[in-house]
Amino acid sequence: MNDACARALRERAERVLPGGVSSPVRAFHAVPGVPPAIVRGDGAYLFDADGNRYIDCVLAYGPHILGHNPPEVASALREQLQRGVAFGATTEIEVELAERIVDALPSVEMVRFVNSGTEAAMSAVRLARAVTGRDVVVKFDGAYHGHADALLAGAGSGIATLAIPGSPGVPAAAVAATMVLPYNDADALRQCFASAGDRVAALLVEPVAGNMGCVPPQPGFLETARAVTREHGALLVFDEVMSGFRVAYGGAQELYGVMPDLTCLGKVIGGGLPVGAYGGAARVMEQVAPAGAVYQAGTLSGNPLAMAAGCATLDLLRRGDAYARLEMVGERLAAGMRDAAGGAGVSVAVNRVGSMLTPFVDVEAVTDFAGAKAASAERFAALHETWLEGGVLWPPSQFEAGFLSTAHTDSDADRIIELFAVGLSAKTKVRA
Ligand code: KE4
Repeated sequence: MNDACARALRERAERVLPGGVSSPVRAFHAVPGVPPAIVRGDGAYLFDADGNRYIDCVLAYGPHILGHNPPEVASALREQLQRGVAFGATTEIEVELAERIVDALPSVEMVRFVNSGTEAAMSAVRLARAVTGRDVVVKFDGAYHGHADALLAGAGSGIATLAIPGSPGVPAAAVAATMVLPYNDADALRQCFASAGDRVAALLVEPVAGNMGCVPPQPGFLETARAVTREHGALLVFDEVMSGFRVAYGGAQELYGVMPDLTCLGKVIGGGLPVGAYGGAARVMEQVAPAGAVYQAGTLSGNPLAMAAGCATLDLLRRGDAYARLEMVGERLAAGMRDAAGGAGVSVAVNRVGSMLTPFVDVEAVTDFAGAKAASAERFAALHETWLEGGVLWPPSQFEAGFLSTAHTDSDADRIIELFAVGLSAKTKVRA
């Protein structure tokens, strides 16, 4: 496939952007080939400067649940653009989006907008620490809650251990109060809270893990998280930046019937524009400045363009049969992958919740980060390359979830499956 423009753009970008990207995963370091030079998105498809079309399963890492550039979202943006893009003041459209979120999520009575999921998670942690007067934050190995120091914490050895810095530049002190547990391990969770529960400010969890690839919660896991946090007076924080409005209109908390104390949101609620949010019961959220003393701020928080795109997106999700469509096309794709793996005699664990899914090759099942890491990285790389050359853009990492949108058709799913079957027996051809 022609990638001359992609190569030229990468070379030019690498001179002025670290790694040639504005976010690491986009650099294709875990897969062969060159990141396409995308110029346009339309529905389920992306088009690059080399004249290639891709069925897009990245969807900007989650926001585009309706596909690229849905007409109603584009017109909402054009209307807002006429009025202006930022005022440093509360606008009606900002209140409109907050009202929609409050109506959608039973556990949320008030919400604060920020500009990213990172800001949402770091602010939720600060609020939980203020409300409880405690410092310890518990998270799960393989979960990602943005790049705030305290949350860039890798798992120390063993279970329920203090974390180790997940990046150079993160001082040990920054993660000294962060504990990391194995995801889906209810016993480890109970052990941790039995020994340290009264020191825990917040238990942060992706109710559907999406940053180790898609890993659904095991039965009882979220219920255990709810029980141990309630028992020990810690706040349960659902990081629904990815799962919010993705796995159900009311998010994973609606899907699994477990209500957190705080919820982090992002991606879908901005329709592709920069956004994040955190919310919860009024008695907790009213601790946030200026209503309360917990400081958090943002120049462009509640940006009217993002709010307009978010409202238009949520209205389309709420009114139509979006989630039925997403479930059908998601199940078609997952079932097709399983059939192809069976036909090829290859073990593949296909994890799916609604329209987020991940195939893990050469393993039977994946329920945590260790399981995800046991899958074959080489086979994933070969699969990604086959997809790319065949016109499917899948996230360039085993540890990212693939996404579908309401714009993806059955024939798109069938094309992804057809290439999946070929990719299972492929070897990587090029190293970029
Ligand atoms: P942002 O700061 O990237 O807006 O959100 C951070 C974040 C928080 N919580 C969850 C559950 C998330 O998935 C994310 C961001 N997700 C990644 C994809 N795995 C964003 C893609 C990227 O980093 O480029």
